Amino acid sequence: MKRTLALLTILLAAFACKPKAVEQDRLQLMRPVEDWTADAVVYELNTRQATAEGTLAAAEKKLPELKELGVDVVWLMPIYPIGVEGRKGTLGSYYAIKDYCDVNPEFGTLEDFDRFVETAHGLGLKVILDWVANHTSPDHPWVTEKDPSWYVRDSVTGKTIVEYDWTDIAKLNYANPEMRDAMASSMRFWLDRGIDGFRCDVAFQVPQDFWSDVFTAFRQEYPRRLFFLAEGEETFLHDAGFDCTYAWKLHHLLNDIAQGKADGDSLVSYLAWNKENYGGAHRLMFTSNHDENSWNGTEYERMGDAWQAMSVLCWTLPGSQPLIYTGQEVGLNHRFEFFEKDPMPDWHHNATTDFYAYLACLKHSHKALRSDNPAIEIISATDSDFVFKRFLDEDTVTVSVGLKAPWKWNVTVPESRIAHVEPPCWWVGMKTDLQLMVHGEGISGWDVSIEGSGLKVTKVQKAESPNYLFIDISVGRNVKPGTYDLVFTNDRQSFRWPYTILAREEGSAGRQSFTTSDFIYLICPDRFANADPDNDNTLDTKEKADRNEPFGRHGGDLQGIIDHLDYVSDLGATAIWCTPLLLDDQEHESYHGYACGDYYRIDPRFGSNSLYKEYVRKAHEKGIKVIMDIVTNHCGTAHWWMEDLPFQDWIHQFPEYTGSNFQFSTLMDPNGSKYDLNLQESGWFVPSMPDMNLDNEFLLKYFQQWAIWWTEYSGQDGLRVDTYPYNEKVPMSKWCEAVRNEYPDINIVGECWDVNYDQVAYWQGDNANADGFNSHLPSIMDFALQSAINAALCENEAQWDNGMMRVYNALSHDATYHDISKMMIFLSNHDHYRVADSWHQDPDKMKLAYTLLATVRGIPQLFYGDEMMFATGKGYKSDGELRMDFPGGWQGDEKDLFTEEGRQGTDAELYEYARKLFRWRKDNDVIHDGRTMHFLTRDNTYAFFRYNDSGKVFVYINNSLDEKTIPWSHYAEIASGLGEGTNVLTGEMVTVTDSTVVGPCSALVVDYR
Ligand SMILES: [Ca+2]
Ligand SMILES: [Ca+2]
Ligand SMILES: [Ca+2]
Repeated sequence: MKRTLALLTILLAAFACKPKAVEQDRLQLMRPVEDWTADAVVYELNTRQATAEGTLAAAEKKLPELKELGVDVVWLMPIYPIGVEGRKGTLGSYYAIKDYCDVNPEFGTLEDFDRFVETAHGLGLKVILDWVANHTSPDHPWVTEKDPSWYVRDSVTGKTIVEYDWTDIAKLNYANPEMRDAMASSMRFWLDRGIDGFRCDVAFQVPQDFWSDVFTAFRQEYPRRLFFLAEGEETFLHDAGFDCTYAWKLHHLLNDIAQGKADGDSLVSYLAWNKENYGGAHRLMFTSNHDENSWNGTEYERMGDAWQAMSVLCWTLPGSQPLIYTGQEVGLNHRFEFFEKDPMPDWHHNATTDFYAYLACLKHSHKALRSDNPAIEIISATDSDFVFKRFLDEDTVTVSVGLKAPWKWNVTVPESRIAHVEPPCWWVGMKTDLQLMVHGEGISGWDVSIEGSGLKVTKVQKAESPNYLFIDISVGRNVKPGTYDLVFTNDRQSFRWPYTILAREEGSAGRQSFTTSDFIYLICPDRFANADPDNDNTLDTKEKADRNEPFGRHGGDLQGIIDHLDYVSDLGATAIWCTPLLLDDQEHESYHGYACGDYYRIDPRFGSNSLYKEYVRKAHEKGIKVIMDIVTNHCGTAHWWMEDLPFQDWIHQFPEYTGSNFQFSTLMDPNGSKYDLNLQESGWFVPSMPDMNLDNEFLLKYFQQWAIWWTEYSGQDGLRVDTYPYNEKVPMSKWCEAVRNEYPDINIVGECWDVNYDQVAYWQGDNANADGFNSHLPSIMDFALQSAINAALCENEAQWDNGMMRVYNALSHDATYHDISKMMIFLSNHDHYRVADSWHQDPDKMKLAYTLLATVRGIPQLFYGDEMMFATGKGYKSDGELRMDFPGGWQGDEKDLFTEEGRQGTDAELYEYARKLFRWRKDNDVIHDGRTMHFLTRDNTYAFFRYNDSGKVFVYINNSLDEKTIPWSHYAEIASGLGEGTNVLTGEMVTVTDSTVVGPCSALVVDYR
């Protein structure tokens, strides 16, 4: 409970200053200073405990997450073989070293180490090694093999000596020059392997001249910037050449403040003392480290609810070189065992991660916070608060920290004169031109340029509102990825806004997308699984969670989906389409996400932009593609730009509320009127969703870049476009063209909710339309087939054109479509009745439906829960209710349908049936690419073959309540010569003949490959 309160305080404070996750993501990408040590964030990696495996290879996999967190320097705690003699515990202390030039076998090999460093460097991370020069283990070979004078020895017994309670060490003797040389060569051993410096254990116990000798030599021998961090606060360490010393005194003072034993005056005295003794030297500031954690308690134990306020001080006071110790990044409140394996739980990005990421961003993006900048102006120091300004050149950061409960903090930065820069970063080598939309009070009164070779502002355009600028920037092919300043100037002053240009991922443009070989699982993220109850409510979003309210927010989130990727994959699905994950900040019914409040921000109740990226990465690891739901037709009334539109025609405005007429025929009707067409495309979908005007060229460009940005940023695989025909069709076709110009193989599926074959076909790209219109939209949802299947399965009695004749009829129109392989087929989605409700919760009908979905042409999509007959039991359609919570997704749920043990009876039977079919479909090219031949009956059955050169699949659906005998001989033109095949549903070998009987309401699928 205590922790939850603390986290709420963080959010409160964070949102008071520079709130948004997207801002954090943007800031995270920046590195404005040249000497990498000046704004570097240090992470102390405890290899043994950081992962379950406790190896360098496992830790290497964590590096991208550390990078994302904002870490710059990875300090590896000692990785060398540990002595056996006098060993503490089972595994021993890292600091009792038996061999300086090898890797502890517990952690892996030298090759693993080299790979770790290579990966770190590839990510732009630096690696420093923990160096223990003061002592070795008592069984280090030097003890016996070298001259006794290599060690400090007891004058009486001649034995090596220990210090403190370190009974597992032998102290080295720095009076011996040969030992010094051996020590220096051991350090070179690692510098030769490419490391970036050392953190030196008890550095103050080793003579100053040793350090100054080796550092002077190393800095000459290794021209790269090396970083030396001393464990010690003695000022001589800086004279000896250390870049950074421990700010122990500050650490103890912060503990005292947190415990009510010190106040603002003591901070003022400390700062004066620090300035006098250290000037502009780097000082390692921390709320925890390995010693504090294991021996004195976690920051939560020592500082309680003050931990984040004290952290803010550690990251913003003069000299600060901030440190994060293993586990702090996720708020782990646990003292690690020091001599035993005691791994932290798997890394879960959470609110504490966001907090540290925010601090890292702040550090990186403000030169006023550089570690070598001593400048500070104290504005107020009392017993209850401490306010100060950090400044360097034109940069200023104002920090206010409460020194008493409720431990508030606030950071103000000058860039707040800009509220939005979108897209928030860009890449070298994109085909799409970059046009920034900059939003900030009075921004149109400023001139803009950009610094950096190969970058140029080519055009600056004003909007109708004085608070916007549209800035065209050309990004040359040779631009070096990095952060460059946009410089805004007017008559009197100027300010800068850092903008990051990244390198593209290899193969990004050629990414493959979803195809007929995929099976798409559709998820409503608010209703799937709630892995992080801490984000159910956030202080910067309006609607609060209420699981009892069908149209309210229930708390499901991205982490919940990540945690259940195995479930999705087990079912045979290879792609996920989530209904929108971007911020929807409406006061009511925001759970569905279709009323966007910020196009560049994942809703914080779902996670963050970085978590979305992680979701894509983890899905890919499981062979699952990710499809993003895109809404260009409308935003939400709570979108930030609604208070200050760039142009009056940014949205469609009418004197009074005007809804769409929902008539797609107006878009292709040769007899249609402009009046009706205008209402279709410009009328609002509902009053809470302003209709966007894609005829505005800036808006169209905005949406083109936006879809491309998310694809490039996250690595996602495809797009689904909501309410497609409500967008102005020509601008929307240009939108498709732009996205596919950047990613030629990307698939985009449009929601064209119409059951008329010709009207569905009209929307598919390259279709031969009478009016010459080409949508450039590759995929369309097959609402015509969906409607036929839904109606057919409600009908048990055979009549002339009902029952399965509907499905036959639907598929007989395939000639209408330009490309049937790109039709997305489905039984239902989040806007449709639960099919189980339509089919009277009859499991046999569900099975027939799965059989069709898995075998007819196109790209199948299933709505979550339909694999187990989720039903509302209501006779009416209620969106909030049909998008029900997945049982097992919430802590304390009675049933857990995610697990095999939790699925019983019909749930288990249907799940297994669907899984069998979709797994069989997974690598079945006859189903993916084969042609179809079907046979007419009017007895409520449907028979068809899928076939290609390599095989045939026969499908027979009996939707009647009677047994049916298959008229096999009618199929001779395709079936002759077919002998035994595999009954896909039972696995048995079967031979179908004119006497084969299929039971009431059941299906037969035979694979002849
Ligand atoms: Ca949640
Ligand atoms: Ca519209
Ligand atoms: Ca328009």
